[in-house]
Amino acid sequence: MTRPVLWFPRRLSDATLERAQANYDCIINWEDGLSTPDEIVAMSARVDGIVPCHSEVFSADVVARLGPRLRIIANHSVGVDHCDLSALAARGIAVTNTPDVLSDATAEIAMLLMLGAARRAVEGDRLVRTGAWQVWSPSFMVGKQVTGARLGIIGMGRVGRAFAEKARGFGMEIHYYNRTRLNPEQEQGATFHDAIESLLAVSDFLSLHCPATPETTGLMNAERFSLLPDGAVIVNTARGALVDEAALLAALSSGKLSAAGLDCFQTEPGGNPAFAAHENIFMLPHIGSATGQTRDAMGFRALDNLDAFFRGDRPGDLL
Ligand code: 8YV
Repeated sequence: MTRPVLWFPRRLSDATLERAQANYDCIINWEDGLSTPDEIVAMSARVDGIVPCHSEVFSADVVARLGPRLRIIANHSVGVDHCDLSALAARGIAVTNTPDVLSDATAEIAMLLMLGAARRAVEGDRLVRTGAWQVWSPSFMVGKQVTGARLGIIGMGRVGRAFAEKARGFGMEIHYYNRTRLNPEQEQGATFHDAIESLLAVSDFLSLHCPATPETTGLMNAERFSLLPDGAVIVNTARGALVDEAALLAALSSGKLSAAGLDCFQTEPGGNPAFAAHENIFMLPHIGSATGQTRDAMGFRALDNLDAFFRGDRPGDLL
């Protein structure tokens, strides 16, 4: 029996690629560079499945030009905002993602960003590293404490709940906004808000965990920043599109926000060069799920979905 042919446009973990090659004919981009839309289209004519990351964009234009052989896009990501789902559905191409397995790793990065932003990690590191640390006083580098503070979470899905669980360990009071209220077992005592505006009013710390969709693009704009308590800290490990970056800079410059912790940016890779001058922005280059264990789990989850699909079963993470 001929084996399905898969294209890996990025170099996934060794364990993932080893398992993939045992069961499929694989075309692997060992160099790991980005593919242009034309390259994605050209490759789609040669394969039955593609295993992309969020870095490969399947816009309506790309989808319209995909080859007839392609049957499934098995994403190595939980977010699927890089895929035009309705265009893919219209073409009859199956799409899967990798939920659950990256929730803890992403929540850990959210915690790192929250603490680093609150306790001025960028500034402190720079002072020690450059030899500019000349004084110490009780009023030196005073930050914001998370213990006992109110944490607002927008999007109480798997990652939001994993972050809430970790934040509870820090003694934070959890509030959340979600499209639907969670059941008490999932809520774990968190306070539900049926409007983002009421959540913002009580969010000493605010963390974004919702997907990027046309509805959530620019969710955090100037008006919404103004509703936060003075000196609030915002954390974004979800998608850059959720934040109006000019409004964020204005809120940081005015002191409305005391700090931000960002793993996601409107422009990736690269980020926003205007952020560099602000030491109260603690930044990481979209590495929320970048642990060895999680990368393997994401790759295996994508392969589980492919195995089910090519067996003729419904993949567990079919969208
Ligand atoms: C991944 C992510 O690293 O899964 C997602 O949606 O944003 C990241 O954690 C990336 O998408 C890998 O493809």
